[in-house]
Amino acid sequence: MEREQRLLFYRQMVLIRKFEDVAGEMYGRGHVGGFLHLYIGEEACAVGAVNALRHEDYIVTHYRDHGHALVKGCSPRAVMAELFGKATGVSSGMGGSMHLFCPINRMMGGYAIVGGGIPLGAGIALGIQHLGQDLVCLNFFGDGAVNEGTFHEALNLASLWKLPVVFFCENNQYAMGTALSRSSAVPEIYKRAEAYAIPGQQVDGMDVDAVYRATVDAVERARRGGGPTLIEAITYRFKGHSMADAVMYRSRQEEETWRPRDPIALFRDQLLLSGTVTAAELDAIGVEQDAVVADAVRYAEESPEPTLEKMFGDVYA
Ligand SMILES: Cc1ncc(C[n+]2csc(CCOP(=O)(O)OP(=O)(O)O)c2C)c(N)n1
Ligand SMILES: [Mg+2]
Repeated sequence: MEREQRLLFYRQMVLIRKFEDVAGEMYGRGHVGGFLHLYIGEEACAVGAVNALRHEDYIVTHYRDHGHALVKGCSPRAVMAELFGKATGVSSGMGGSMHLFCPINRMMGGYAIVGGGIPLGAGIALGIQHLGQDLVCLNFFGDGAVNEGTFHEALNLASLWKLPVVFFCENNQYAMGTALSRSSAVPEIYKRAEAYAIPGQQVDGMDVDAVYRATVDAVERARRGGGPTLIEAITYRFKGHSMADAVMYRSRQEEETWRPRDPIALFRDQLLLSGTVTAAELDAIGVEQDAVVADAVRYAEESPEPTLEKMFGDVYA
């Protein structure tokens, strides 16, 4: 990786971390309604994977979606405004945290139904194929989605029709309070690729470089007509499932074993070891991203609420 690209990856991971910390704080102060699912600990997945795409490529993701949206090009202002339910949000304040949607950046949601985005991503890839476009759809979902029927239906057809889609499972090892080992007969998710005759690969989801390399290969395969890949990134969410989770289903000891695997700290060490970047440069990025997030909060606070007309205009009855 070139120095500039490494710095970009670092900047984006730091942006997500700081954005999430502040979003959690804003939730606590009552500025954010509904649900809020933080992505802290999983930053290397969004940053490594989305950077393997071109800007015109598509992504579809689940409700833990702030990181994906930010890396895909949505502005921190418009994402924070969406959390605040403001008219200037990416979804005009109608969607909130779980339903970020930004077609200009080819960020096609943000879906709260577990496994709901998987067939949509395959469908986008079918559209790409029909239109003869040189594009790919990167489809994110959690480990909790892989026992849903949609996962199997989508992988089957995507393989059969060689659709330009990359299935990216963020295996943070829990679906709400249920450990993967308690819900899955085959907890090694990448092995399921074999059932659909597509490549399956497990990758360290705390290593941004490894995620990037695996996704570059899969995107390249999809783009040249080679069909889908299933990537399983092993990661860990450092916070609860949502803000309302007291995390009683895992031990503090287990959490402590994951702390040294913090993807940002690991990448920082890697950058410093490479000798191409100084600690002062990385610290400056932290300060810069604090300002970006503070600006996003100010923008969200000052933005107008959606009008009643807008709110009722989007209701189907
Ligand atoms: C079809 C469906 N079933 C159940 C739920 C309730 N639910 C919301 S999040 C979640 C856990 C999903 O876990 P995972 O897919 O691993 O994603 P993570 O939260 O770990 O990122 C569940 C069961 C839902 N939203 N949709
Ligand atoms: Mg999970």
